[in-house]
Amino acid sequence: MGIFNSIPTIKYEGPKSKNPLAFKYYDADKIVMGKKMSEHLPFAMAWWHNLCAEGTDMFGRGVANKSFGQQYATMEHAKAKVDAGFEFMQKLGIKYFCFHDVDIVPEADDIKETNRRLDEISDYILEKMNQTDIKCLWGTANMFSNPRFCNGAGSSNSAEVFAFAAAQVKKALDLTVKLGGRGYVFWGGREGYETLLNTDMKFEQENIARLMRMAVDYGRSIGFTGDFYIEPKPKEPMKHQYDFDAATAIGFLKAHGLDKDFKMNIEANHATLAGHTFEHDLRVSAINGMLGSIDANQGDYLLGWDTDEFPFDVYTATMCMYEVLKAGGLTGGFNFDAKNRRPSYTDEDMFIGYILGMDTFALGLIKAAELIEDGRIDEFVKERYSSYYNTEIGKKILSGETNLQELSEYAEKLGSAKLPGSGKQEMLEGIVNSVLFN
Ligand code: XLS
Ligand code: CA
Ligand code: CA
Repeated sequence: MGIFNSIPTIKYEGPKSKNPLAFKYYDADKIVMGKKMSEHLPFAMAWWHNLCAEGTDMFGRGVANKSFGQQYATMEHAKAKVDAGFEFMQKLGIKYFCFHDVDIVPEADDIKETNRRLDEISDYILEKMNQTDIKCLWGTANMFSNPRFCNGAGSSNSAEVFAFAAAQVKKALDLTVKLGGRGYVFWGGREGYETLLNTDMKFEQENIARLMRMAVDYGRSIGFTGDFYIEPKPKEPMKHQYDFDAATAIGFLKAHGLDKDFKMNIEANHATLAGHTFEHDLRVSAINGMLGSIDANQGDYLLGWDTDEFPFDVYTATMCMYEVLKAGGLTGGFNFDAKNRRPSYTDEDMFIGYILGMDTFALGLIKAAELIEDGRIDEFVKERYSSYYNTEIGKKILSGETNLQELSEYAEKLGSAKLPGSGKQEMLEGIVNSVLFN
């Protein structure tokens, strides 16, 4: 007896299928640019949204029942969530999961008891992992829900709170290593401020770096060889968060000598909240050699907060996969940090949300590969900068063999410069459309 007895194993039926419980584009074994779709797209289930969140919002209680037949806040319930999660992943062919410490057990008042529960549940998860081919993508510590973190965790004004944050990071690292996780995430949900009037920004940022350094030292000492990730987000829950976007987080890591151990976990909805496109933050990460993992979701253009929707926007997924393919793939994976809309509260909706997300990224992968194989965009970009490669002055600029004096003489000799060549944005956008809708 399973938990989702009315839901079959989800199969690929192709684009013509009208079956809501089938993949239309995600065909795990299909070869795209020399690799199986399932290898391009290591999908992960987010424990928190899928197995914990019931659709609570600021104005109302939960509507989805996630008790899985047990009483909430018990270890029986925690185990039922494991059972539900593994059945869910197996039915969808998802090979990875991501978790926060407090997603997998009810948090106790005393951290010693929480840690004991975490040991018990991770034994149970490990058993399930050994019976299946499901693995852990990344683990993390929830350092934003408990009231003690109201002023932040690493950035808290209280040394006692800092110690509790450190204790949770230590335990979450122990769990991540025990479960063989590929990565460990720091999402700085409350690492920021509400007002500068009470905030020593320099001190807080240095303390966050101290906590991260301790995490790297401890992680490496217990055999964690994966990547640490910062997951940037500009705001929410705090008014301003220090890991504003990829560029800010990368600058922070470099300033504190943490850039060798960390990469980025880029979430689509966080990039758009920072006023960027998803692909912008992916590109910033990639050109710095720090594109690690992706939280695959999308926001809503009409809402200014983190809506964590299942991605259906094929255009954006295509641009994402274009960046990923160009970067040579991810060392991490695609975690659906996404939840059903509150009125979609049935078990079937949980599956349909993942089917939508997986199909959207499969389609994005197919279309991004077509764009690359088409070659016109690459060719245009190459040509656009060609004056640096095929003129004497361009070559000298690149090789550092010239200076302001010489360039100024060069300019004066010419008197006026030719226009730099059309950017052809509309033509390029048309190419994307013709590849998307051919
Ligand atoms: C919240 C974040 C969070 C991280 C993990 O906005 O997306 O869920 O992914 O702590
Ligand atoms: Ca989010
Ligand atoms: Ca996230």
